[in-house]
Amino acid sequence: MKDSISTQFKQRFGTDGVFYASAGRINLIGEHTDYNGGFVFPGAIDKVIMAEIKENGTDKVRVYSIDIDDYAEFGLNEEDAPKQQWARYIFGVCREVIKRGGVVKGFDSVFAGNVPLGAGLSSSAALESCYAFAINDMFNNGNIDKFELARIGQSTEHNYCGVNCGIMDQFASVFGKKDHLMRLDCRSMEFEYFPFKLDGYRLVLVDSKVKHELVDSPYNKRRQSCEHVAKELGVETLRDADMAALDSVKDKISQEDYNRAKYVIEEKQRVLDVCDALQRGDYDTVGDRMYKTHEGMSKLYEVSCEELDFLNDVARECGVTGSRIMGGGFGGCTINLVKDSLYDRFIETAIEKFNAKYGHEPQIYPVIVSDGARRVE
Ligand code: GAF
Repeated sequence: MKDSISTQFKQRFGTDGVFYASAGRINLIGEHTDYNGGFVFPGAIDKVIMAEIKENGTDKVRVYSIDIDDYAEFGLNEEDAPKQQWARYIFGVCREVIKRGGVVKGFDSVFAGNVPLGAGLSSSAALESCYAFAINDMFNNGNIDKFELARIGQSTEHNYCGVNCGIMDQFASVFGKKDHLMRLDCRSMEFEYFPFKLDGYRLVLVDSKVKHELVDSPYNKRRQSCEHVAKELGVETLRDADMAALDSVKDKISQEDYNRAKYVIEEKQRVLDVCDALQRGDYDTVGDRMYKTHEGMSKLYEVSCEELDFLNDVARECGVTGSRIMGGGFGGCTINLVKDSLYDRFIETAIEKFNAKYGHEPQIYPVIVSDGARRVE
């Protein structure tokens, strides 16, 4: 990837720049808890967006995307976002840095990536944090702290891409560390690295290839439901709610909102259970909570789809320890905790059964937990 970026950069801009990369993410458990002030448990993976960048002495940003084979150009004093969605991420990051009083100078850039798009692995957060990290390193002497870099990516989603997301994806991309997951408290932003070495088990993603698009999706509506229930309960977020409180307002809210909030309240606890269980090496409990999350996301939060429910059933039938839909939902991958001894059989079965039912094979990604945003030498 680095070589093809370098070749393109030289061809287009006649010089060499500095390389940066940032990663996609997995999340072992804790979905839709981030914007509810709850806990998440993500890690960065070995699928990255990589960019070569060089200051160009103008007030313009000129970028070429190898994968999309498309070029965009925008001025740093312009308020109007470029028309291409992929370029809006970079434009948004520049604007958000400037809004915070940071420095952005005109630059040329070429980027490419291997984070599958629309698979729930957060390619957009990888792109945002790659450029936020690079701009911080090149123009701000690294003075913008890492939490702010994550918030710059999140604000880009809110203000330029129409997704009212939480902080998990950008946090994971920025703070990711090889062989570690991170338990983040999304209310206080305190976090802890957990060494992640599975003993006798593997994590693997099975991609249904059902494409999800969070822009204009019911994702924002889920968030509104949660905020509505929190307001009814008189609390800031559902982090401060429990089932007794929720039951006390049952008559005042819709069944749908009740279900959404019930899922979030239960999921909050599941993250804590999984972190404890992982430290004890109790993989059965980890797996049990993963299945419960899937059920909650499918029946209460209603962000699954037929293909992902099917993959979850196949995992259960095969005796996989834990399996669930991962990320925002509406398509993408399941994440599966599988015993070494069962791994090959599970993968074969999942491919065969899925293909027989839907006429195409799912994509398989073994998970390797890796570093997040960085300069590449
Ligand atoms: C998407 C969002 F971007 C995250 O903030 C998070 O809410 C996730 O869905 C669900 O856990 O990836």
